[in-house]
Amino acid sequence: MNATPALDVHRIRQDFPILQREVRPGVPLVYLDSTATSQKPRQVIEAMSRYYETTNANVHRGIYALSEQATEAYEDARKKVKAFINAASWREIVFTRNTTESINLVAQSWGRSRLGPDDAVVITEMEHHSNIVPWQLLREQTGVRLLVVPVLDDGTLDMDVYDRLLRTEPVRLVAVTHMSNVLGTINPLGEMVSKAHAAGALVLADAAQSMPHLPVDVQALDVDFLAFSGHKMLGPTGIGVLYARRSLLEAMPPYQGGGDMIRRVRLSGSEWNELPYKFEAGTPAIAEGIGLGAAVDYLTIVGMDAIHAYEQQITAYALERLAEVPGLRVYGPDAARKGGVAAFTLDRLHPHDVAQMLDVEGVAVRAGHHCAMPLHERFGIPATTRASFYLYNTFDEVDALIRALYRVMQVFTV
Ligand code: 7TS
Repeated sequence: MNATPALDVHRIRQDFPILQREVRPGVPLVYLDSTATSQKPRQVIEAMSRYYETTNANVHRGIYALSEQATEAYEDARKKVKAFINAASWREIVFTRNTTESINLVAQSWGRSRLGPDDAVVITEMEHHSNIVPWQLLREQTGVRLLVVPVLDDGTLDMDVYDRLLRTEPVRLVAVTHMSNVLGTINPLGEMVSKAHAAGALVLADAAQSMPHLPVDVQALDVDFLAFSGHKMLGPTGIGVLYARRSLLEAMPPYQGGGDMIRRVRLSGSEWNELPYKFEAGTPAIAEGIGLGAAVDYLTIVGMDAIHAYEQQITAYALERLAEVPGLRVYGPDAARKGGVAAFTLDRLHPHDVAQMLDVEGVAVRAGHHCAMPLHERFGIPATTRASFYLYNTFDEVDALIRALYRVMQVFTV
C-alpha cells in the first residue's frame, strides 16, 4: 500500500497568485519552466512583505529591539533549512546568493587552498555550467586535473568509468549533480559518496534540482558539500545555501572579506568570526533568507515524499503523451529514474521556434542549451525544448502542452 498522501493540486494552486493570471486576454498561463525558477506561494511573498513592513533592520549588529527581531527571524530561517536537510548543526548552513556562488565558494576556499597538479577533481558530462566553470577556473589557478564521467545513451552516468577513475586517479573531490536539469536523471548519490569516500575523495553535490523535488538528508547521504538555490524551491531569488561538514568549514579559509565575517580587525591582520559567519561577508539577503524559511515551511507542510510521488505520476503521464507526438524525442531515462523534466526535440523544428509558438498558446517552456552545453554536444544537438513540472502543475496542463505541440506542427507543415 502506498501511504504517501496525495497532493491537492487545485488547493495548492490557490496559494500561487501568478498562476491565476492570463498571459494575454483569454490565454491562461501554463507555467512549465520551474526548473529555471519556481513560482512563489503567497506565504513566501507575505513573509517577505511582513519583514519589510514590521521588522526591517540590519542583522547581527543592533542593540535595539528591531535589529534583534530581524536577526532572530533571519537566524530562524537558517534553523529551518538545517532541519529540512537534516544537517547536524545550524553552523553548517552557509547562506550564499545561489547554487553558483556556493560551488564557487568551495572551489575558491577549499579547492584553492588544497589542490594542485597532483590532484584530480571528477565532474560529469551532465553538469550545469555552474558545476563545470568554477573547476576550470580552479584548474587555471592551481593546475588541478579535471576528469569527466560520461553520460550513457539512456541519460545515466557511466558508473564503470566512475569506478575506474576512483581506482586509478588521485581523485580528491567528486562534484556531481544530484539531478540533471535537462535529462532529469536522479543520480545514485549515496552510492557515489560511499565509493568516493572509500577512495579517499570528498563529494560536492549540486542539489539545485533535487532539493525542490526530493527528500534530501545530508547525513543519510553522507555528502561533504551540498549546494542549492532558494528560487527553485518556492523561495525568492538572491538566496542560496552551502551545506558543508563542520570540520571542513572550520579548516577552510574565508571566501570573501568584509564586515560580519571577522571577530577582530587590526591593521596588522584579522581574526575570523565563528561558523557560519566566517563565510558571510557583508550585509546578507535578510528578507530573502526569511522568504526561504517560509518556502521550507511550505514544502514541509505539503511533504517532500508527497511532492516527489506526485511529480513521478505527472512526469510518467507527460512522457506517455509526448511519445504519441510524431517526430518527438525525449532525452533522459524513464519516469522511474528521473525527476519532473522532459527535454525534447521535434523533427525539422528548431527548439526556439517551438518554444515561441508554445508561448502563443500560453505555455511557458524554455529552449536552448539550459546551461549544459557539453551535455547537448554529447547528444549531437545544439538545443532542446524543455518542459518541467512542479507541485502546482496539473495533468490538464500536460494536455495543453500536447495540444499546443500539435498546433505548432500544423503551422510548420502547412
Ligand atoms: N545546477 C543545476 C543542476 C541547475 O539546474 C542550475 C540552474 C544551477 C546549478 C544554477 O543555479 P543558480 O540558481 O545558481 O543559477 N538551472 C537553470 C535551468 O535549468 N534553467 O535556468 C536555470
